[in-house]
Amino acid sequence: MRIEMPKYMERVGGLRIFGVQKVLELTGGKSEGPNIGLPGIVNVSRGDLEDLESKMTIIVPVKNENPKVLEGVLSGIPHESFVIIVSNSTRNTIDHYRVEMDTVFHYYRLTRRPFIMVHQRDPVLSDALPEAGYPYLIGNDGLVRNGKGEGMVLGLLLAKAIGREYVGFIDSDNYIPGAVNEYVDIYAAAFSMANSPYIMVRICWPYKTKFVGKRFYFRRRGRVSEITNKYMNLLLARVTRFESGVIKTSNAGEHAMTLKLAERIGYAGGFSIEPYELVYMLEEYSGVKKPRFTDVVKKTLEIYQVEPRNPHIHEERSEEHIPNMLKSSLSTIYHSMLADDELRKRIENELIIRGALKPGESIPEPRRLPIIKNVDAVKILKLLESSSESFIYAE
Ligand SMILES: Nc1nc2c(ncn2[C@@H]2O[C@H](COP(=O)(O)OP(=O)(O)O)[C@@H](O)[C@H]2O)c(=O)[nH]1
Ligand SMILES: [Mg+2]
Repeated sequence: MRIEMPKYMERVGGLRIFGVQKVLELTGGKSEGPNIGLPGIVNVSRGDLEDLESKMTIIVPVKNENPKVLEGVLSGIPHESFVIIVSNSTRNTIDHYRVEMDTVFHYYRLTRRPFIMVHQRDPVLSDALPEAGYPYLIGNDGLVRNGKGEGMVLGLLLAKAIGREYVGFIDSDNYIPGAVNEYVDIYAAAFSMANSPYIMVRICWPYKTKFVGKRFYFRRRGRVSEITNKYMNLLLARVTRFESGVIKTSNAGEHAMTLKLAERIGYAGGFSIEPYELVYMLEEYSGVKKPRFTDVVKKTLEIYQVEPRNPHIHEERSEEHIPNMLKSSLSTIYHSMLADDELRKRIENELIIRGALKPGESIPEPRRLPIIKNVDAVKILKLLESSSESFIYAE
């Protein structure tokens, strides 16, 4: 994969936030030849990408997606990567989770690729999580809470138990397997160019692709992302005192980290998780306070943002999904210790204008989920293996 080196970088305390980089060629060819050493460009060989991908776990959150689309997503994930599917699909008269299990298991018979699959609301987790030292995902009904963030953190705990060096996320509603494949290559390419054990790479969709009339229409990013990025950059400016537009991936569902970093940041429930990761890193590692893990600041935490070539075509949600998502996203910035009254007021107004908040109504806090560093993740895996009905571990 041939890819631009970042042209721009914001250095904030222990963070290096790189400006968006573009993929130049999906397959960059052999490194030898006239192109070698072009300034500002790197070519990561197929072999290097594959090496990194064999050290990667890919977590796929699922909720009532079309099983054919899910199978397409799996087909795009490189064979060597270990897949963890965390599903919150409904199990009523029609047991959607059972359909997913059949689909994935049938696919496994044909491809023999290692995977884990679990239902987010599995009752075994009600005991397993507190016993392992992480009760925070459990809700009032005694089961793991509904929510994308909760599913992703559960996936991270299992990835920690598996112990591979890198961990990434891929949404299960992506219609283009080639895009999925490119995202994982991008994760690997960014890891190969980084200089720290603490790395995050976030996919920056250049467009949201829609079908309008008889044609595709490429709209510059999603509505929620544009707005969240604006306020995330203003939050960053509260630290640096210089406004910038460097952050372009506040809502990136597709992102990856070293496991070492994944263990050292906090998360949030529902759709707050992706922007909250950034908020957490700004609060913890930008130098405004003494971080809990000083090694991260010493070695620096690198955040890459990469623009892929494939269009992003995913499931269209209902219209009310948008204001809810916006509220979950902006609440992470609104309730940040870095936000001041002026920023809070602007966020409130934005939410009111967008119909996501009534005047006078308060903005709920994101459901914060603590770091997973000291959790006995292997215990969770063992308890699931021994007594769960929804759990599959195929090696
Ligand atoms: N495990 C799990 N996955 C979820 C949940 N809610 C949504 N997802 C999945 O998360 C991904 C992103 O959700 P989506 O509604 O498409 O949000 P958007 O793409 O950010 O607008 C999809 O793959 C969903 O199937 C949940 O409660 N639990
Ligand atoms: Mg989606």
